[in-house]
Amino acid sequence: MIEQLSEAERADALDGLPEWDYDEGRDAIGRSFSFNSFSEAFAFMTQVALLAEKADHHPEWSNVYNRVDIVLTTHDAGGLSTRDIELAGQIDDLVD
Ligand code: HBI
Repeated sequence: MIEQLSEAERADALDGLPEWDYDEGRDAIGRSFSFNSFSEAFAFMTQVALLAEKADHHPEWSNVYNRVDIVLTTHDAGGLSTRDIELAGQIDDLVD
């Protein structure tokens, strides 16, 4: 059973994810991405999809043309878990 991060664990984890916004209401993190074209946005989504499948941990996301909005939280834990932190870091590695 995946555990929800404690406040201290969460604070520590978010220090390493400065690009991500914390949603207190959902205990989730979000980041928006903007690309030069739809094709680049979709290529990014394809890479994230493969990471998600490999991690068995899936984003809540939307795409409008060249923009991709991603929210990460762990439904089974009722909030942020290490899986969200790990996937966010892998997503950052794709773009940063
Ligand atoms: N992705 N974000 C997220 N949260 C989950 O709880 C989750 C998931 N992907 C797969 C998954 N859970 C299932 O593998 C487990 O519920 C068995």
